[in-house]
Amino acid sequence: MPRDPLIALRPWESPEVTSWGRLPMSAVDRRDRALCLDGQWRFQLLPSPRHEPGPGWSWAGLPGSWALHVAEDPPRYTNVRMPWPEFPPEVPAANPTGVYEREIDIPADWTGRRIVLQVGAAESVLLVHVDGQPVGISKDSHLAAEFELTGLVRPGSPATVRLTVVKWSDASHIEDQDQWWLGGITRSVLLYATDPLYLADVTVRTRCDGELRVDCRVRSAEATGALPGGWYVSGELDGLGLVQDTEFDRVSKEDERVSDFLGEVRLRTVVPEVRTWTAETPELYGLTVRLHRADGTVADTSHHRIGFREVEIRGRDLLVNGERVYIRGVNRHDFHPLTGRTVSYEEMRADLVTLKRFGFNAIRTSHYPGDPSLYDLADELGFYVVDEANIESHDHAHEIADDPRYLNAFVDRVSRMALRDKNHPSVIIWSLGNESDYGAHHDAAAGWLRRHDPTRPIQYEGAAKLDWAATDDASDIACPMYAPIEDCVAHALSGEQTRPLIQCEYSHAMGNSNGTLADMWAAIEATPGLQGGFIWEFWDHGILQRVNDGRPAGRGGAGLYESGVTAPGHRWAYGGDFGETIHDGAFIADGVVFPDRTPKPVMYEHREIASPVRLSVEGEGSWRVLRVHNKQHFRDLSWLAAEWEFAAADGGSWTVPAQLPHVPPGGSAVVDRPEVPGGAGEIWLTLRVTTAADGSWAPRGTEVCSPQVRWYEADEGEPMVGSEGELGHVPAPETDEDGLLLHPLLAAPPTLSLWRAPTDNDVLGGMAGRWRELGLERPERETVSVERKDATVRVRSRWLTGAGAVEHEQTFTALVDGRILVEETAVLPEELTDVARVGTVFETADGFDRLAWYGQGPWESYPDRAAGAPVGHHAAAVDELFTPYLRPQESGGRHGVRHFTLSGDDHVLAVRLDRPRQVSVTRHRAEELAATAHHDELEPRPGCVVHIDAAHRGLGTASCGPDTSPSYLIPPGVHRWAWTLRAL
Ligand code: IPT
Repeated sequence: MPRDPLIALRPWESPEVTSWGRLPMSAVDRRDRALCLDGQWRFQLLPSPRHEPGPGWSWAGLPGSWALHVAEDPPRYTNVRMPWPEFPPEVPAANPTGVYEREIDIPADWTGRRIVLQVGAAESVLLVHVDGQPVGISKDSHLAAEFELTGLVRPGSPATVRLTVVKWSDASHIEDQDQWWLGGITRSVLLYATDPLYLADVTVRTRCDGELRVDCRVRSAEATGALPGGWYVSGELDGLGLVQDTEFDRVSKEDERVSDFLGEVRLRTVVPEVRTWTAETPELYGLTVRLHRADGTVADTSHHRIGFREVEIRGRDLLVNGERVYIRGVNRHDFHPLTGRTVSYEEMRADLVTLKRFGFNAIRTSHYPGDPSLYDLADELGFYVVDEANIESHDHAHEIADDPRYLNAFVDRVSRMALRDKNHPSVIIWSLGNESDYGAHHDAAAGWLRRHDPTRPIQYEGAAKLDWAATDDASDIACPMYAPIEDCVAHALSGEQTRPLIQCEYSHAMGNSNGTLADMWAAIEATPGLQGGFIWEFWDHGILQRVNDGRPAGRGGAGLYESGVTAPGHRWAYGGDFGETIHDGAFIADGVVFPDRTPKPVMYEHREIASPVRLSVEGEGSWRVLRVHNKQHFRDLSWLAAEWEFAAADGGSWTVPAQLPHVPPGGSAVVDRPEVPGGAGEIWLTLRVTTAADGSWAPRGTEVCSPQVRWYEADEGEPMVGSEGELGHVPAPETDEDGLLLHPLLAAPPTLSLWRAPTDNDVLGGMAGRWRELGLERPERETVSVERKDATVRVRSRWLTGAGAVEHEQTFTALVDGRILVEETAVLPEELTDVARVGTVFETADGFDRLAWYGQGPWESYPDRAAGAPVGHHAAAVDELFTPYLRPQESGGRHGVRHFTLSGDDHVLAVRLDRPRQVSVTRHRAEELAATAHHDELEPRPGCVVHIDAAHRGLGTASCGPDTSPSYLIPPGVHRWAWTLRAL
């Protein structure tokens, strides 16, 4: 039996042991007065906690995850299943254990003070020794653990601190979140000292009428624990003094709640004309609480940035400051492609700034509490936070939810989170965790919360999922995941709704995804009872990996990526890339941003859907007027500036200044419309809205949204050939004997395409498998006939699929102006009910590298993800059109394209379409994308692969959740399209 009592206890297989020697959690934050022990520590990785450290130390930087720098224990990714078979609370015998050690100098002037060590976060069991003495144990990989070192260390002398981190434990079974398994100490290690008389906790309560209540808990570290006489507490809020609540003192005395050991004081004030806190108006006040000794000197101080706001559920509405707000949320994990779960303040700030700029107003801290700074930033920048406890027992959910050995762990994790974060105005909801079934432990944790913090609602998906309308479970909110929007609407209309319905996860952002997001929001905004949800998720958790040796690049990888793309010799690793045999592949790459935080196209879609300003046209003909709507809950439009932009199909685009009207929150006003020239076909009017002044999350001039209306319609389906004269006597275009067009600038002739490189949704939703079975990837083509007549060649072909033949007809006509008119028809058999696309694909000769188009853009858009890409004249390098989703798949499409020009040094290819169509121009054939697992395996072609689709299937979100809606599926039957090609 090992001599060390911390090891002898085997705490890694004892769920009852959540901590030993750990100090109670509190909201008093001493980070600003602490010594930071981050940096290089001696390190060794043991095969199990029962091994003794040997003489061979290496170095490790803290905070950090060892999987990112130690070859013996690389990152592993599993979603639901555990990476090993042991049943809770057991763990494998092979249990990587990191030992971190260093000397610290205890400042000489700490004599007589209380000395505390804080370890920010350790995965998953932390054992602390100082100078060989056992100090404490802690579990919960995402909350800090504090240990008192007073008496163990001597001010003025060095001490050796050893932090032993055991990777696998009983706690791993309740930390089974969908993310990499890493191991390490992922947040800062700090050392601080306080006076023996100290503020043990401060609890702030605010109201929208300016009422402030501050409860202070005072303790003494003297041996007897008794408080010295005469101490008192004072407080001030931005210069406004708080007063001690003597009524509270009197009642406490009367109820015999006062003893020599418990110092409890309540301070109060009322702030006149208070500026309330909301995510739109994150108004903060500075609160300072001081603990004084009898002589008036200050023994301890606690600073807080607080906000005045109230959360309440009234009926089926979640209200912030009395207003029913929309929750435009995202799920955020701690993630960084170089440092794993260690995320610096600057990186966290950049995450939140990005979210603000793309219209998000809420964060669920999936699936564990974030770093303390995250909440400071959410308070400051303005986010509603669902603060989630670190509990996910996914693989063994049912067994654990009622296993009494785990009861303590559930309550411990939930209560410590609330004790730490209770004073943040941003935190509006507590979450009991994720995917852990529903058992008595949840009720226990909810009971603790309801008593301790009656000011915030509680949510837990697992409790509410069986019956959204129940009123007696642990969740105050029905917070399903990936529920079809029709089900949500039906529930809201059923008359049965008892509580708010806010999806804790929806619109799974894996690969090229988030189809129908705009339709979902249209339904949410149209349906009382629906308030939004949290997109899954913010990051793609791709770890930057060196291809040559398969190692994570680690901190040395800074600068080896840009705009979502890795430098040569590197790639974004996902599950399986570090040699794991049990893993869940690219399911880890399901964020709205790339691993380097480059926004994916869905971010622009979201920005538009969440836009504070909307535009509508009212009336008919020359009586038409424009109306501007303020969709915010608390602000007017004075923080915004705008200009009008016109885009004419054939007339270019131009801008004129705009004046935003004064519109109260939720209101609208008719605006003076700019002079719109008519007559030249289709004209679109866009209101380009930007920030009017520098703000906390955007400099002046940052784009906020671009609501757009069509002012003049095009004649849809207008004939491709205007005057008879264009059909003069010219020789018909050249084809080979199979009727395939021969053209000097085309490397591959235009043929029929029914397939796309499967997206993650196509694969996991089962569509890709069906397409493969039907042979849609490369159906056999049979030429039926080739007929030449005057300027025209008519080619009939038949494409054999597992669901019958697709009849395809192409008519090539030479026009006198040099264009080739291509008219196509495809007839899909009745059995072919769900293809990826029906359209034309061709390849250009080498040397084309720029695309200019009139249609939706500038970013990628698809039929069911096209609300955020305004119609206009756009241009980009061909290489930039492609979106490098981590696993190569269909990407780079542009919706609603009317005409485009591909140009290179020597040539121009100009294409006009009969009506707005889905177009893509990339360097990759669909089958090449489908055959590769990472981008470094792709060889860009020197020419371009061009798709013009008569119809393109929606993207949906079937990798986890609903597929696209039926209106975005491609029906069997007749599809017709036409286009002209001009080569210059
Ligand atoms: C759900 C999880 O809560 C989340 O962590 C993530 O795994 C997400 O799905 C998919 O990426 S659970 C799923 C089984 C519905």
